[in-house]
Amino acid sequence: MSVLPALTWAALNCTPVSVPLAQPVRTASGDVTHASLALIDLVTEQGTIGRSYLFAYAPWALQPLVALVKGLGELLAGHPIAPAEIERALQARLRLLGCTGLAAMALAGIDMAAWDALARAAGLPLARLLGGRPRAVPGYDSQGMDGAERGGELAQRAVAQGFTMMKIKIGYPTLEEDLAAVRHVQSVLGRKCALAVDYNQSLSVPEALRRCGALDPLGLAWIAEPTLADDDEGHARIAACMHTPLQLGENWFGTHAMARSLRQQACDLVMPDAMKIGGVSGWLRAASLAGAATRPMSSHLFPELSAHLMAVTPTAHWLEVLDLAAPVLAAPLRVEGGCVHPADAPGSGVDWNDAAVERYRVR
Ligand code: SMN
Ligand code: MG
Repeated sequence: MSVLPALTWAALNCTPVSVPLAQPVRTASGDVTHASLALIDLVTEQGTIGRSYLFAYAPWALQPLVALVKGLGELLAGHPIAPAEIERALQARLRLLGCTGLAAMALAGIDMAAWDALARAAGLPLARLLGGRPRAVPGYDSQGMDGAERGGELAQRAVAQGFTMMKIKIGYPTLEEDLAAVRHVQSVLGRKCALAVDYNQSLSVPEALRRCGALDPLGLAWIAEPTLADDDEGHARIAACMHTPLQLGENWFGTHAMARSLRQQACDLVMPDAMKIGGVSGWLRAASLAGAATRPMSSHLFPELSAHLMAVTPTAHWLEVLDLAAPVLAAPLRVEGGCVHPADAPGSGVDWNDAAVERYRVR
């Protein structure tokens, strides 16, 4: 008796929603005030519906992303729900356009939904379908560029919630402001909770060398993306000048970009984004690369799906707790004692709160 019934692609729906964030995510490269999400429902002829969502980063990118998801989906009517085959077919269709940017994100969303459909049809949590076991994953409280005082308040809350790691964004106009925010937040966190920082690509290489050099003695868990994400040579120079681990990955489009960064020794730690790296299929390849390079691998956004993926990541490190989709999900992410617990139900933990979807739908 087959555990995994054969599924066939019937239709795909993609719904744009714009969810106002309780507090904007301020970064040195711009603020995110709304979660511009593309919600994907992959309907199979057998009745199973695979679900996933994509984050468009900006409201003006949402409709183009939805159009790409729908356009790629129209190519797959009647196809078997076999993620490897779907990925191969879509990458071939994207050869001339280029499988990067919004097109790569659209492909990833279809991949995520296809894997979700398989897991649901098999009656298994995604982590089990992939050969792992759903388990608690250490999560870190991911915050923005909120200034020293507000950062301290958020640090107090993170400790009270049981987190043992927190991240703040920096890249203020002056190094002194960066240092003030880091030192104050560390003073509140104390020895119970580590601190990482994220520059969101905001510094030139010379300025990054200066600022990371000043931060290096503070014992940070990592410094993420000090300069432009695709400047592997620049990041390699910065990494070589400090003991603090350099973290990269959220902007790798596919595992070729990850492999290039690793070849250049551009980072000590890796944190692929489940969407940009290529969905579940892309994540699995990235996890193998990270294992072969003995790089600890953390997640970026997409906490519901990442909780399953980290269960099958050999060098699993930290799961980022920054849940942009929570208002439109039927079940909130389960975070207890600073750990994230994947949903033990069939699939990847993504079901919609239909009333909220209607409320936040972009017309
Ligand atoms: C980030 C970027 C954009 C939106 C939210 C968060 C950030 C991260 O770079 O690392 O989470
Ligand atoms: Mg980041």
